Amino acid sequence: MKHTIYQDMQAARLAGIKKFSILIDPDKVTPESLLLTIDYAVKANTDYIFFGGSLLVNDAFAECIDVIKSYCNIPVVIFPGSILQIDPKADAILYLSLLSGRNPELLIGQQVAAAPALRNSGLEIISTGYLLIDGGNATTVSYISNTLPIPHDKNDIAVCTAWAGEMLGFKLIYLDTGSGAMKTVSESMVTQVSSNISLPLIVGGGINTASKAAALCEAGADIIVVGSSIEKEPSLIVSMAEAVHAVGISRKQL
Ligand code: 1GP
Repeated sequence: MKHTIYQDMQAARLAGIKKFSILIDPDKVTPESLLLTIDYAVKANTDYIFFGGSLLVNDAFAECIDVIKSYCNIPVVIFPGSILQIDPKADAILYLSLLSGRNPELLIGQQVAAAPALRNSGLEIISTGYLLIDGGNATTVSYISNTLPIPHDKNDIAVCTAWAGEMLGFKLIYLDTGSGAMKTVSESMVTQVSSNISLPLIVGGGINTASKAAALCEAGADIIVVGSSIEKEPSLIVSMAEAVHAVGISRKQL
């Protein structure tokens, strides 16, 4: 089994280096916007391309991965909304369990159904404890997952859930208010979760400015994921990546 991408994430956390990932949802891109996004992602030294969505309305999943892989070398990490979202042409997959919810299908059911295809896929499998945090509005992920998010100000619940994830053997913790959320995860929640676990911490949902991305890194996020705002304005990729990478550099100089 491959571990390259995860090793890179772990090493970065240990070294205080911050990583920037864009999220590409195959339902939300056109051929033109996909190429423009890839172009900005390359210029910005984007670390990862997370790829997937809560729904698959169009039949563009495999084709988008082909396009991304033929235009750049940025690792493609599937961020799956369902077991239909597996493609061996990607580099890795976040093997997600929705730890904040109490829906058995998303805690273990889908994972069992996906296991045989994943075993044979050749993908790097990165088990990820996924925590959905209330971001002020109902997002597709909260509706589709049929779960209650962790309340925005309940840092203690987030910490205990992340601890459980770490002790159960997950390799990453992902704090997410969901795509297009009104609010990001709070900086105080990020700080508390990050300082209480030793796993790389991904933070996403509602991040729409470079300063918010940087502030979440300062708070303890290791990897920032941005989708909706760069769908609207792909050039934001450059300023956001720069802001995220600068946090790691300034910390090293301290
Ligand atoms: C959602 O974390 C991702 O799962 C990204 O969220 O689309 O709001 O940037 P946005």
